[in-house]
Amino acid sequence: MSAFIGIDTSTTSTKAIVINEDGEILGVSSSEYTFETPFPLWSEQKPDLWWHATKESVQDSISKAGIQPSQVIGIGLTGQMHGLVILDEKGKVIRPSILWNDQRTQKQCEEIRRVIGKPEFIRITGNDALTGFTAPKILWVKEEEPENYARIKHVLLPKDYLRYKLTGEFAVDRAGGAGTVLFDLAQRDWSQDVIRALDLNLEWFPLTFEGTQVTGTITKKAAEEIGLIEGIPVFGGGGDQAAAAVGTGAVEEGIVSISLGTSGVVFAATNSPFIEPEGRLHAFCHAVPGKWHLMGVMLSAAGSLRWFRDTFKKDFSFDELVTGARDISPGSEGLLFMPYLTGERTPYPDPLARAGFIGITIRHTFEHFTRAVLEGVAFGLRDSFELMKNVGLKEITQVRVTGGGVKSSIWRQIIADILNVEIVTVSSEEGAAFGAALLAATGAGVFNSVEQACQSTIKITENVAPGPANTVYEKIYSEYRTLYPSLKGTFHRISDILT
Ligand code: XUL
Repeated sequence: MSAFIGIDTSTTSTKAIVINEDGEILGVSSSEYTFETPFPLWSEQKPDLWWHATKESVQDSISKAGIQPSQVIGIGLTGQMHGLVILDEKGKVIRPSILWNDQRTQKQCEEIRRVIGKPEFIRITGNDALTGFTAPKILWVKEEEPENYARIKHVLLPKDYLRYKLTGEFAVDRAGGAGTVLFDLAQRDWSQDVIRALDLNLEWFPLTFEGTQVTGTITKKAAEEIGLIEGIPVFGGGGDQAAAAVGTGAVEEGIVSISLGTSGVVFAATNSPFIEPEGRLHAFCHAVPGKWHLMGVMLSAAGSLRWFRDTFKKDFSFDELVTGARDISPGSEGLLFMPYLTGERTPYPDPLARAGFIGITIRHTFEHFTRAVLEGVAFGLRDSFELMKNVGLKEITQVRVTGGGVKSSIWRQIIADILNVEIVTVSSEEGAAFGAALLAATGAGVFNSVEQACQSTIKITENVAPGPANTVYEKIYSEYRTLYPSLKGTFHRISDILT
């Protein structure tokens, strides 16, 4: 029996998952770490942590799987996107990685828009310049740490630093590459125009690969350190969102995945590069060769429910909390919740957006508030759907939901009713690491394509059809959409008053 390993270098841990040729999970292990916030808005991590955690989790996952290292014939990589890793001419890390959730680069984002022009930048890269992305981070190093900038010889992403440690090769998968916003999205490769316009050095950027291509093989040194065999191929893999979409089977146009974790991600696979002209949706390459995807990111999805529970009913389980909302009628008798507890990304890229309950009357009970939170988050997800339809994604045939939030059947029904589409749950729960392992297995020839790998290994476990509540939700959604535009000025002015 042959086995494949998927490795996910996330912000809080590195997870390794071992699967067999049928896609069955044999062993999973993760090793945790933290990130540093030395100054407000900063978020950094030392790349060494990832390598150390990879060694631990790979060894442990192999021993849990009960296999011999010689049975592992391919590795797929995934991980947090957008983080900047810079190396000098000897391949040494120059400074800690600046992560995806770092917010220090507002000035550099404005510079990029000014130098290239926002519409042109979006036309080429598919995206607006946002603080989370990689390109503005490089400009920040140039302006604030010129001595570090002068030493740069290689620019990598977190997962690709691990690739370098495993194989000695400098390479990036195209899903991750597009997240640097230095890519020509349609060409699926570095944009020489953007890199030149920003006065960066083209030579720093590694070769790019599709998710199923071999990017290098495990070196003797890495094999000894990690407990694997020298020469095992390491496949492209993908950024965590694209790999997670492979892990849930969102690999064909018309299939959308929603991940309802702290944040809420709406991910649509596309056969061509769709672009939202204002850059309100992210548009990146998919980890599926020759495909792309659109993505909407809500910052507080299940995070809103957690905040609500922790703040008002700490001793309640999520089940108890949500069950109370079952008997409240759709629309919560006019109580609406705006879910912008931590600002927002899609559809309003505004760190100063704020949450709110609107329409409270004396009749409203705690249970109404709970239901309003569930509905408000679903309306937020619907916003991403609407943007996707506006840019030309004609038909959404199926929505695959994953993440802690969808364990609640009431919330699943509310989402189906508000999106007015059938939603399904799937058998795979290991997300991005599983997707990376499937990409490796496909690259090794076990499956003919990523689509076939998903069809063979991921099963639908439950379907929820939209119900009659959709009629009232359609009307309330039209009102929900007016809330942020009406209140935006207030949020900004209050922030000015208090800072
Ligand atoms: C994607 C994104 C996050 C990070 C961290 O655009 O910012 O998903 O990849 O996981």
